[in-house]
Amino acid sequence: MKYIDLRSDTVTKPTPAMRKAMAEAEVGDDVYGEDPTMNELEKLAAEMVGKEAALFVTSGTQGNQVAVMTHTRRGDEVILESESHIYYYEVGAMATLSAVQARTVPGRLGAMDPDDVRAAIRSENIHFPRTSLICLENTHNRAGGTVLPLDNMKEIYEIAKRAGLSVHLDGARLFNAATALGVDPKEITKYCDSVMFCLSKGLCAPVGSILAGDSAWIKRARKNRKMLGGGLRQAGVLAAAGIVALKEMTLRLAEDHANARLLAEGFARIPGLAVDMQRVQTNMVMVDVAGLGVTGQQFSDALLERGVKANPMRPTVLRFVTHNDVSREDCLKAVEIVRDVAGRFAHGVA
Ligand code: TLP
Repeated sequence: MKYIDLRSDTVTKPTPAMRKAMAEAEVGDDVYGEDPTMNELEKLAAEMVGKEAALFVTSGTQGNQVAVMTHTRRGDEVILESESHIYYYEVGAMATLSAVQARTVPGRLGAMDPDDVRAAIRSENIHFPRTSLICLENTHNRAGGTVLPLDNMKEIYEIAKRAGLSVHLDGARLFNAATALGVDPKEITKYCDSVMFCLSKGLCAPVGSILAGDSAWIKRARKNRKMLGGGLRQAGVLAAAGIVALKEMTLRLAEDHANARLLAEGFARIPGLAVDMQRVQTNMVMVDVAGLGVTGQQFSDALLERGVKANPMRPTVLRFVTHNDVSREDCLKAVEIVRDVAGRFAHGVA
């Protein structure tokens, strides 16, 4: 069976242009700084997000965790949104690797209220940990791929600067945010000291993410990456795909957003399903199947049998993610399959 795979944009395969660039890439030992293709990627990436320097990391998780490690000292406290990826999905790494603790602040559509952030910053007191870092996530995954408004980021960044704190942006899907806002990514990254973004999600590279910041900070991050086993050797084969990702694949994300809207509008018309349309801002759609009296897992299992893959994200909510490897036709077909499966559950015949 040919599946329509809407589990995540992480499932994308490298494009033919990437395969060619990878095969032809000039390489060297990147730990010695001698991989010309990697040097080119890191320079291009830094320029695109308006930072002095950039570092290739093996994954988004590694990039975020190197960032936390480089911004903090043991025993510090980090402020993050309660459902942020760094807190929710990174295997407790910030506690394990950096020995810091999380102070979570609930968000609205992924955005923390600046007043709540201000209130969460610790004052000087012998009992308190030191707050050293605020993490933001744009687009916000568990909120449904929502975009943080620029004025929200700006306000939190200014609060951080006044308090002497750093701001790290988990921009795994930074280019989706920039596309949705219709701005250059630099308009987003000017409100953070460091940013991580993924080459391997909607941008289709097979492996890798970028961490960017100022030069002295990236030098320290490079050493932390080495400590975590992320110093790579002839990594130019991966960087070559990353260059294609940045030059070509950042330009087509509006197509994924249009397909997500198509899915959302289709799902919203199906009895028993609920779609919160204000969350449909980029390439994700969250669908609540509670109205059918089933769990997200049961619905996901039934879809799989019919050739559609989607992940349950909450007990009754499934996430559908559009990307380069699903077409508009695939999305139209997925809506029909979802309609059929929902109808079967509604009539108790699934
Ligand atoms: N997200 C994955 C899963 O881990 C949930 C997905 O399928 O969406 N930040 C954000 C906002 C992310 O969504 C992800 C991946 C990461 C960081 C981590 O990236 P990787 O998977 O490269 O470590």
